[in-house]
Amino acid sequence: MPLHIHDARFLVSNTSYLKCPEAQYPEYAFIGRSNVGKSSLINMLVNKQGLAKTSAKPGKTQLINHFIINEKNKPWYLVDLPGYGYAKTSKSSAHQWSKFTIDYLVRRKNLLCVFLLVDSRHEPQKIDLEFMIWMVQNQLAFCLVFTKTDKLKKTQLKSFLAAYKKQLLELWEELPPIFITSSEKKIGRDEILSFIEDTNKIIP
Ligand SMILES: Nc1nc2c(ncn2[C@@H]2O[C@H](COP(=O)(O)OP(=O)(O)OP(=O)(O)O)[C@@H](O)[C@H]2O)c(=O)[nH]1
Ligand SMILES: [Mg+2]
Repeated sequence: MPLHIHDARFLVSNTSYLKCPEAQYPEYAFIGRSNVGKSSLINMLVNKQGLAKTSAKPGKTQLINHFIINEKNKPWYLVDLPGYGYAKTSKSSAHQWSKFTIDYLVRRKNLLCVFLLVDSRHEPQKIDLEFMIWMVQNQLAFCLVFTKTDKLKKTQLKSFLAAYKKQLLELWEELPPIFITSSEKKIGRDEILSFIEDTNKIIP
């Protein structure tokens, strides 16, 4: 049985991990390129359209946004982060990750897992691979989430995924947990919520 969401509420936005809510509950952050579907995925998971602000134009989420889930009974946090890779003028990728997001990821004590979202229609992007390497170096646990799978045919999706995994296995011996999702079609919800439920048990 996947985790049941009783309630979900926006708490606070800011640009410093120091100002984030008290680090007392399990926390999960959503990151990836601008427009990949982070905010939409959060809304799909908590079944509340409009909770996290979405937009067809990239660059919508600009701050660290905290949401509290199941406030009255075993609460946990979801965090919507600004996207990276959207700077028309910038050619190099590494410095596009905002300093405050990096600080947050490295210093936030209760962050149990980062969900890194990638668009299922694209082959592995340099900036995403660099970000994965950076997370491994910084000992951040992460999952890989393929988004917008409703835009692909099943056979296409299968071959795209196989190619993506193959490339990851050239870098590492094992793959991170992988989730196949569509916020549009509500695919992948139970799988991610079950993963969160299992991971929540780490913090008593
Ligand atoms: N077809 C389809 N469209 C999606 C899906 N998820 C998100 N979108 C669309 O993709 C666009 C971007 O979605 P957001 O959720 O705002 O993306 P984001 O990653 O939060 O973007 P930033 O905050 O700008 O970094 C919106 O137009 C969404 O409607 C999906 O599963 N399927
Ligand atoms: Mg967003």
